[in-house]
Amino acid sequence: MLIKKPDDIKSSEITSEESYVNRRKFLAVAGVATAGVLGSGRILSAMTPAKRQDDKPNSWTEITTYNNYYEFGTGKGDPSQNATNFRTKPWTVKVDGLVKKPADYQFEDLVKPYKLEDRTYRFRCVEAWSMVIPWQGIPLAEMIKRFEPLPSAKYVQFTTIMAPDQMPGQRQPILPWPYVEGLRMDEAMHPLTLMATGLYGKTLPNQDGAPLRLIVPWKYGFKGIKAITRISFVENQPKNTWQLANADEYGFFANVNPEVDHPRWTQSSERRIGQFRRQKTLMFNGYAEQVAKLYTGMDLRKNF
Ligand SMILES: Nc1nc2c(c(=O)[nH]1)N[C@H]1C(S)=C(S)[C@@H](COP(=O)(O)O)O[C@H]1N2
Ligand SMILES: [Mo]
Repeated sequence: MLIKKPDDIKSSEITSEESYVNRRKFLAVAGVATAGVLGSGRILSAMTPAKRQDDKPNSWTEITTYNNYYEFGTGKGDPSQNATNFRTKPWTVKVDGLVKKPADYQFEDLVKPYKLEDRTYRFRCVEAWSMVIPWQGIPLAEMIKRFEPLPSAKYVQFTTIMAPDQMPGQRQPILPWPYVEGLRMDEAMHPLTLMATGLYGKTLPNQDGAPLRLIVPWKYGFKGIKAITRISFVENQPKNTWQLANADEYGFFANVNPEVDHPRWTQSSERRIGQFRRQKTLMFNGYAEQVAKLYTGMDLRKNF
C-alpha cells in the first residue's frame, strides 16, 4: 500500500517525531488521496529500489536551514530563523559523576588541547531523511580520557542547556526539557564518535548545535544532542528525551536499522535531502564494519 512517508509530508503539516498525535489514521487517508493524484509511473519509480547514490556532501544551505532543534521550534526552518541570537559565549560544560577530574570547564579550555578533525559522515534522521555532513570536531574518546572516568562509569549522559529566555520552545511542554541523551561507554569511546564544534571547517552555526554537539554516525540523528552543557558519567543506563516522550517508539540505542521499522513508518529507505529518488537505508547507516561488533549477542529488535 502506498502511504505517505513522514518526509514526503510538508513540514507545515506535521512535526513527525512528536508522539502525541496518532497519525496512523491520517496517513491511511492521505495515502488514498495521494495514489489518486500521482500517475502510476511515478508510483512505480518510487517503489523501484534505488541504487546507492553518491555520498557527496550536502550544501551549507541545506545543512543550516533544514534542522531539528525543538528548543527553537518544531518546523525545519525554525532553528535557522530563531537561533540567530543564541548566546554561545561564554559557555561552561559541567563534567561530573564517576570521574577523577570533575570540573566546570570553559569551552575554550575544553577544546584547546586538541587539533580539530574534519570528518564527513552520513547523517540519518529517524524521520527517514538523510544528509552527508562535513563536521569538524574532536573525537569524544580523546575528550573523555582527559576526565579519567572510573571503572564504575558504564554510561555517559549529555544535557542541553536550559535557557527558556533564549529558547522559545523551552517555554512550552513540547518535550520534557532540558533535552538529554546517553551513550554506553564503549559507544562513547568508539573512534567514529565525534564532539562537533564546526561544519565545513567553520564554527558550528547555532541551529546545528553550537558550540558543542554530539555526532554518532551509525545512530539516528536524535542521538546528536546539541548545545551540550553537562557531561555526566553514570553507572546505570540513562533515558534519553525521545524515550521519555514515547518509549514505545524510541529506544536507548537508536542504531540505524533498516530491518526494524518505526511503529508509524518504514526505516528500510530514506530520502537524501536535495535528491528525489529514495535510497535504501544501510545497516548501522553504512558503518556496520566499524561498529557491528559493539552489539554482538544483542537482540536489535528488542534493543532498538
Ligand atoms: N537539544 C537538541 N538536540 C537535538 C534535537 C533537539 O530538538 N534538541 N533534535 C535532534 C534530532 S531529532 C536531529 S535529526 C538532529 C538534527 O541535527 P541537524 O539539525 O544539525 O541536522 O539533532 C538532534 N539534536
Ligand atoms: Mo531526527
